[in-house]
Amino acid sequence: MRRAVCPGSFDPITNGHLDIIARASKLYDVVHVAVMINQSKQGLFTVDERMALIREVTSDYGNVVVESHHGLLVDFCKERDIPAIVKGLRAVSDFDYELQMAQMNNGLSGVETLFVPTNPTYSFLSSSLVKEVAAWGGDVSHLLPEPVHRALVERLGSRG
Ligand code: COD
Repeated sequence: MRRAVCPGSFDPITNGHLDIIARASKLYDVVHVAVMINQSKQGLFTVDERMALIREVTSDYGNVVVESHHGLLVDFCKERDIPAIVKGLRAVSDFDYELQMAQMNNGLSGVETLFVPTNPTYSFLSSSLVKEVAAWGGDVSHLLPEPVHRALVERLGSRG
């Protein structure tokens, strides 16, 4: 059984994330989507809300498992016998930090990181940019899966 993990904050999941998960799900038998918990960072959505949204928008794939983890990604991989991390690369600016993390993770546990080039349609896309634009009333509906867009509009609306 070939397993891989797509890790992230996913606050919230965007079409850029979803594209990488969809492509990974064609390459591996099981893809674990790991919502990594960062207690020093206050998210717009709770970890449970993020997981529920990811489950909803990946429900058609059939081989995607959504989980959360507090701690090192390599420990998540070790506990589940996952040998590969799949990451999307948007631009050269992503590369430096992603390379450092890939080398650190490999040095810690031997886990490999595979980089998938982003779909050019989403090369500028990040959760934080989407939240900023939406908070100012900009239209981000084409950048998010529909249930995620709905949840984002509701959450920002309820904050006033
Ligand atoms: N197109 C393609 N891919 C994308 C796009 C896009 N538009 N946007 C994001 N991605 C991909 C990238 O691969 C990105 O790494 C991943 O999705 C997740 O993105 P985010 O923004 O949700 O999450 P980040 O960048 O905050 O995630 C960082 C991690 C949580 C993965 C990292 O900090 C981590 O592994 N933390 C766990 C603790 C740990 O092990 N630390 C040591 C690391 S060496």
